[in-house]
Amino acid sequence: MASLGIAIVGAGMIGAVHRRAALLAGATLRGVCASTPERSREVAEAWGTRPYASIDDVVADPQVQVVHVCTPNAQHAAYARAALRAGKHVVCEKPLATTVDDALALATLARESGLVATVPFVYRFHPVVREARARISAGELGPMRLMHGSYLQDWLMDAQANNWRVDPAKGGASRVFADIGSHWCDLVEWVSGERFVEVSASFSTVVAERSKAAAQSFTAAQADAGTEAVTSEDVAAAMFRTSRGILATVTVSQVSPGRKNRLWFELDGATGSVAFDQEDSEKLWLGGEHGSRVFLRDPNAGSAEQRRLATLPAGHAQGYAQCFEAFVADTYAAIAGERVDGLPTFVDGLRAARITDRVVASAASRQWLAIPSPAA
Ligand code: 4PW
Repeated sequence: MASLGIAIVGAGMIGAVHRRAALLAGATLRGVCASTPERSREVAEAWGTRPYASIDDVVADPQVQVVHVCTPNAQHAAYARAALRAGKHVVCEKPLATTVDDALALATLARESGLVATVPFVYRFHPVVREARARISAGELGPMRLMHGSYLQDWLMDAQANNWRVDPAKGGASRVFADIGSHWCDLVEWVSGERFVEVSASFSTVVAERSKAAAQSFTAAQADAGTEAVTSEDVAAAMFRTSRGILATVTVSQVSPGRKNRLWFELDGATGSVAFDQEDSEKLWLGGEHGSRVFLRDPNAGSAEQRRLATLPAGHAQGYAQCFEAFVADTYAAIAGERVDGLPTFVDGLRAARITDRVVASAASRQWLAIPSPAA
């Protein structure tokens, strides 16, 4: 197949991750569009590609077949929509949109267009996560009884730390839950095959004021810019009930010292359990009443999908980067017409938007709320 032409919109940390994965998957980077035309020129020079002045220029480029949307959350919907309308395949960062209506419109547009439209719920691509899913769907754990876990980070623990995600105008009504709690829900629903149908959630903002300077960029002029009140949540706790009546709990935080990217889940069935830790992602704990053991990622062991994604020999650690690379490679394989298992699409982005919307509403109302589950 000829190399796919791609454009990257948004050139922060995650834009660079997309670029690397796209190049490794054989794509040709046609250009980059950053937050301002000046920044686009700067990044384009560093990346050896052309700068775009705006999203309109990106979608007008006939050499671009895939647009990667890596901007702050509030721009996702408009940019993904523009790309789909121009006939481009789209990889859009999560959250797909900051409202359910926008996410629904995008999922509908993607379906009607026949284009490939994916959302990087990349933790699905850890080989041992695939192993957990295969074992559960083969009935190895027996009926599910309890699901629990957390997703903890610490990069916003200090009042000096700030970011566009903290500002609801740029990040949306939820911060920590939309940003990382959404990953946990996607992963646990996908691995377990369970479906959350109601939620009771609570939010907490533990750093009341943050430095304004850090919310923008570190320049001398902004160094004494003062502080601003924080309204988005630093911490979220949520309890879910699934359609089969199973209870699930998750704790989400960006203020937990020492936890960098610690997504952890344990799924307890009637006869066995599995547990996974994203910071120790070569291992899957298999719990049993009369003995527990650890399954190690291995290209020569376990389920077919585990073997497919275990691209390095055992003992040669794989992690986050390989997940991202596998996600992008599978997106491009889908564009080439291949059937790939477990590719997270705009339908999954819509699902995350629906869950987040109800989590926010439950936290505000202090009530259990139903999570609607219609097909996109
Ligand atoms: O999607 C998530 C992000 O927004 C991530 O996987 C990790 O946490 C890395 O950045 C944030």
